[in-house]
Amino acid sequence: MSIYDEARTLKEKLKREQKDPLKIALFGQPGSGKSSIINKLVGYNAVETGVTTDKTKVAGIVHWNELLLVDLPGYGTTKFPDNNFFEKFEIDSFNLYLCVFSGKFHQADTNFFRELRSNGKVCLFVRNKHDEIWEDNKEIDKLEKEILEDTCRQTQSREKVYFTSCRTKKGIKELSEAIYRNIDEAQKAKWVKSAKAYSFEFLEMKKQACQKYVFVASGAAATNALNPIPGVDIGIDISVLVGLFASIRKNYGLTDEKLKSKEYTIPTLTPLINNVIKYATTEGIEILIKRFAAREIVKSISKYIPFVGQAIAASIGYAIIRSAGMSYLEDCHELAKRILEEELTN
Ligand SMILES: Nc1nc2c(ncn2[C@@H]2O[C@H](COP(=O)(O)OP(=O)(O)O)[C@@H](O)[C@H]2O)c(=O)[nH]1
Ligand SMILES: [Mg+2]
Repeated sequence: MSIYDEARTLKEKLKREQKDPLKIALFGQPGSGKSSIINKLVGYNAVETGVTTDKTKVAGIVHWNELLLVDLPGYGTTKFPDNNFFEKFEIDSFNLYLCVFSGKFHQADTNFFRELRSNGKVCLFVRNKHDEIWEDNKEIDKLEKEILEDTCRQTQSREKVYFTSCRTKKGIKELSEAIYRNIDEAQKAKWVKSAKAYSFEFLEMKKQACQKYVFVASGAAATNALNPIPGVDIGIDISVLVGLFASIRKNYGLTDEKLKSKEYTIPTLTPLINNVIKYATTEGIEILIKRFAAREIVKSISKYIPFVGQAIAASIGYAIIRSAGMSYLEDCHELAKRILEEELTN
């Protein structure tokens, strides 16, 4: 396979992956906190909360990075589950289900869970609004145990219950880790890239996953002479790099909105924020490429590699692009780490 064919294959692979997201469905009584949990998992206010979707009968759908989260509508109403519910939502196409409850466990939840179970689906139980669990003269451990026992009795199955609070963020990190554990190997990278990091370990996993993407995209971008960079003797498909940098930024949740708010709360982050914004543009990418090209060309000359022939030029191009991509990834990672540090101490 020529380097051009290889680049084309890589480009198609990237497109396919982005089109085929990890799909998670949340079901449970209206008001139990499905929309709020979705927002916590993606790390920004993607869906409106406090509105019962059963009125509109339209699913709240969040498409974020390589993730599709659905707040199933009409749940717990007389119309639910209607006969063609499973077909309408292509129930088989979801990778994971979360049953979210906050008050008493509901018969409708049990029915839906059984249906899922008989279809061989994996479902996690999430008891949200942990901050509201309280009873006079009863320890929280005991109350949690009662909820767990009640869930197992209703579902007639030995289940684990994840306790969360969207108010205090209790259990959100653990829920995110549980989602990771309960999806296929092929889907894990999608979760790691897309979900908000609540720990430094998760952030580190995000970096590993993004790094793979840098390598693949660098190969796809190193296709000679599509956009010759002035002063650099290599050709680069800049559009691939613009896409790559935008994805890295988004994977780390570093949206304009987020960066603006951080600029005010942590002024020392401003130089890092400026880098993340500046280098994501075509002009910024050109600056980075030129910087790494200078180093790479010096290195290859000192190794007596003749700078001739397309294959060699393309492989040098690949090294240059990869270094530029990695440097952008480092900037995003460092910024995300500093922001997480601040979030964890507050
Ligand atoms: N106290 C408390 N309130 C919550 C929590 N999660 C969500 N809520 C509130 O419960 C209401 C319903 O939440 P929402 O996410 O819209 O529920 P949905 O109908 O299941 O999507 C909203 O007013 C939320 O602010 C929580 O963990 N603790
Ligand atoms: Mg909702």
